[in-house]
Amino acid sequence: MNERGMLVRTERVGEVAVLTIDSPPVNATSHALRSALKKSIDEALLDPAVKAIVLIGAGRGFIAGADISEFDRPRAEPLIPHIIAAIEQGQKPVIAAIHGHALGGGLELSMGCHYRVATAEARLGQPEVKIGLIPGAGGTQRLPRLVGLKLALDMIVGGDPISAKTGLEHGLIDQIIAGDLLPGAIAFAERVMRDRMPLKRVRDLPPPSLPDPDFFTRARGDLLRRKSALTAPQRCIDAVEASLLPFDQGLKREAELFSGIVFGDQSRALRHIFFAERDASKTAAIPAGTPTREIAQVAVIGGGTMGSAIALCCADAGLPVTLIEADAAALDRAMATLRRYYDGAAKRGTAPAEIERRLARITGSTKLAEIGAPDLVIEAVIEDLALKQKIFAELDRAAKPGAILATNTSYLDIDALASVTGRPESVLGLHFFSPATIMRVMEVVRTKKSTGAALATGMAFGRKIRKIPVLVGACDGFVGNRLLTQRGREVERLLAEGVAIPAIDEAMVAFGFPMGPCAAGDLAGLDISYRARKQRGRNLPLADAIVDAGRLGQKTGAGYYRYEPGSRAPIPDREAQRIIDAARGSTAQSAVAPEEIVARVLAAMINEGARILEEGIAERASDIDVIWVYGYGFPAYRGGPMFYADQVGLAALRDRLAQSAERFGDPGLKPAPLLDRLAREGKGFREFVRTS
Ligand code: T1G
Repeated sequence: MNERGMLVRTERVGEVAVLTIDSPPVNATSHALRSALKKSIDEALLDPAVKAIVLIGAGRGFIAGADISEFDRPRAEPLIPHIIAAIEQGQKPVIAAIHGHALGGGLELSMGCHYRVATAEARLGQPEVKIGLIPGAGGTQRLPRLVGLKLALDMIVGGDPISAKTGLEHGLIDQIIAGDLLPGAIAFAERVMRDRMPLKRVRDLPPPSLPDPDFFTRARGDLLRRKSALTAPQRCIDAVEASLLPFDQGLKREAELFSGIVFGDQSRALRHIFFAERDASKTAAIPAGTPTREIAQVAVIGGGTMGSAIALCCADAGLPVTLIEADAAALDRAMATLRRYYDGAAKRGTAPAEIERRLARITGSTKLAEIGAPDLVIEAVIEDLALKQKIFAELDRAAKPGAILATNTSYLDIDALASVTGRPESVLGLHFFSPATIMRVMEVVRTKKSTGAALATGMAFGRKIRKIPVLVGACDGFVGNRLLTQRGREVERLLAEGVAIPAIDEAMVAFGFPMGPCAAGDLAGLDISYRARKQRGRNLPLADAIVDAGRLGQKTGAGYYRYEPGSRAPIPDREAQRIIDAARGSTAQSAVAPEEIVARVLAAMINEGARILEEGIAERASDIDVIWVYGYGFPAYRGGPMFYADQVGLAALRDRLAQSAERFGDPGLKPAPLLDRLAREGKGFREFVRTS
């Protein structure tokens, strides 16, 4: 938007009208922008001095699509199809000049133009499926006509963008402009006029040819095999299949399919997560403009599962990292882990030269004194407070003034670590989720003394290594693991009632988790949560019994399930059930409906989420959603535990919890005051705003 608040600027260059779309941050087509664009195009089409029109975006890119925040409201005209209709009914060539991203409605608008030119770095995509939608402005009809069914289906069902080069090769782009885009686009428009090139309307192209009669059956089969519970990918296939019809029939079919899912729960949930992910980095605890310290070099203490993975995240993000282990043997094991990871990356197609570059960024050492001058040190040794305090005291001496000291602990008292240093203001938690090279979220834990600058630096570091950093307060288990603890307690109650292990996991998988809580425990290693419980003097008699029997999960070939050597596939195991029955003193089995299992487990977690909000450990409910979706596999199409709670309704949840608290005599299940208050006010967690 320029100084005059105009979303679209029109300038004339000779006989070409240049319409610059300027609606930061990403030129999303809000109603205001659509109205301004339609008006500018209508005026240019009517202006006798104008012989051709160039559409170009200001800022980061062309257009990032429709304004996602408007989908919860009734759609206001003009819509993108109205703008396209004006272009298609016009008698002047309209050229889309694309740089950065042309996504969703942005790409669709460009396909409504007669020609598309782009810079080499432009990215072109239909990512609607990622927010539970399908392209709704003709993309499912025009894209197949331009690039063919195979690429169109891949782009629309997968949602990932293609390069300008691929676009050119497949006829989506007419020319790649070397150098400045605008003069190149104007020159292209002048060539169209000079050479009387046709007004190529994509809608006039013949329907795409079917690669083979089973093309769509196979595509649907692939989706079924992925057991995806997602609706949008299926609807995408339906819509693209309609491109075999005459254009307007296909367009009508697309509109029906779009209206059928735009107000659906899955898309609402995925749109919630889209914004929650971005809101997470805006926190009142760090005033805007707080300076961050530059992180150019990192050191990681401890090369175990987490430490080595954190070092890999740094190296993959271009950061030099020193990995320090206690002794040479441990260091060798850590370096072997790194090499195995990059062998896998090579198999997945990462170029050998790139792997060499990344490996070269990692230095191993066994001497803390050789830590060098990292700007950030991340301690990731075993969960032993005394050991961590000893390391923090040494780090405080070895690290340069101003360096930030962070810990990857998942529950220990970080203030106790800060207290043994002379720089408590520069101590914080950076809690990664396992496997750290894959899990996208990171809890940035503020201590009593962490400064805004230290926290801002922790958040910036998280974004630099391509994580979603979420700021949380220090407490036992922070945010994610506090809900995990409540999940474990409810699983324990279900097992105690005689509900079978697989029944619990199957119910949670049917709800959308990639694996159930028991199998997830086996994957992570049951000894880790066991030790954490014991350090806090907590017992879960049935879970403890499994561990006491030496069943630590996949790493010992048995936990809640048994595992064939070399396999990660959980096999139900009567021996595990026998141990549990012995510990609970009964063999009576009881069947609880899968929905009831899910409802009980989630209610306990959500209640803890409410306490976390009350205590200010999380700033907003959507932060909890982001942590559980990207840290624990909570299905994104359910929006996360707190969003889901609002869908279920807080009054129903409160009543369920009150009954459970009564039934199990567990005060921990008593509805949290915040949940109770919001339920009484008929509100949801989305309306919860921290006041102090
Ligand atoms: N609508 C509204 N806001 C958007 C937006 C959008 N489409 N895209 C980005 N933003 C905001 C975002 O919330 C953030 O705000 C800021 O822009 C920067 O984004 C009819 C139905 C373009 C690749 O799905 O993938 O078209 O936090 O932090 O990392 O068929 O944003 O600063 O206040 O992500 O550089 C389809 C979504 C819509 C693309 C840039 N389009 N956007 O990434 O920045 S549906 C999409 C992105 C549609 C039609 C259909 C990315 C990006 P704030 P950012 P980034």
